[in-house]
Amino acid sequence: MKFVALTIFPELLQAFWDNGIMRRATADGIISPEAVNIRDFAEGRHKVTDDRPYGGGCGMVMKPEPLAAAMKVAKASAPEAPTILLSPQGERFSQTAAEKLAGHKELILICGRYEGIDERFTERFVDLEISVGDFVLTGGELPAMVVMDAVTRLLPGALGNEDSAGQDSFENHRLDCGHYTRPPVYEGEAVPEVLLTGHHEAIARWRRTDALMRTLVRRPDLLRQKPLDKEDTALLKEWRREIERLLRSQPDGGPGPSSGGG
Ligand code: 4HQ
Repeated sequence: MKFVALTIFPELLQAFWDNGIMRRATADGIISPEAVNIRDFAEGRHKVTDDRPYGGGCGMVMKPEPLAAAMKVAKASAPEAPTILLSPQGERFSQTAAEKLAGHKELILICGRYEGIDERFTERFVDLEISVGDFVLTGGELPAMVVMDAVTRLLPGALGNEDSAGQDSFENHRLDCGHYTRPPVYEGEAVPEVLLTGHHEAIARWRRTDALMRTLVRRPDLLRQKPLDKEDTALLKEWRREIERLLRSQPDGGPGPSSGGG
């Protein structure tokens, strides 16, 4: 996967590419990252990339010409790439979006600064606008890193054998289960017993239950996105039986269905 990022802060992206999984994926030829410095394409002695907004108001707007010249270089380097602008006006980024982008062989990411970029550049050169969330950042570099990170870990060979991408949170519309490592007792809190038994089937069942219950409590919206499979339905019915048993054992028999148990 070739990543070409247009930015006025190439060092920000380089620091990201120079570390961890991104560094290894680059060394292994799985990704090929490249920054194009928009300032290199700005005119004049001061290499100005921004200007005041027409219509007045505060803040500055990125000029279209340096961006267009930088884009020409980016397109020469990645001719088949969709061009992606990181912006709060974009479509919300998700695991599904990451999976789609991972199917391309090249991506061009445009990182704006200031109040944003001239709309005429966007109309002419941008295929897709992506937002990483409903909050305002000072630039598109962090969102571009978010996108590249989520995409890279989906590429074959990018993760070590120990953490395969398929098992993680969201890939199955679930939050992840809890994770534990040594020591077995930390500040008086023990690791869930089953994880120490070496009983792989029981461990898998515990993890699946933990993931399901965490999702039910914290993000019930995720469970509604996709029908439950047989195993999860069975787990939830087991929990329902257990909850009903607990309620029935209360001194007053517990609130009945008609007395507003919600
Ligand atoms: N930006 N998701 C770049 C964002 C943002 C987001 C604000 C993008 C500033 C110039 N980008 N402009 N949220 O907050 O993608």
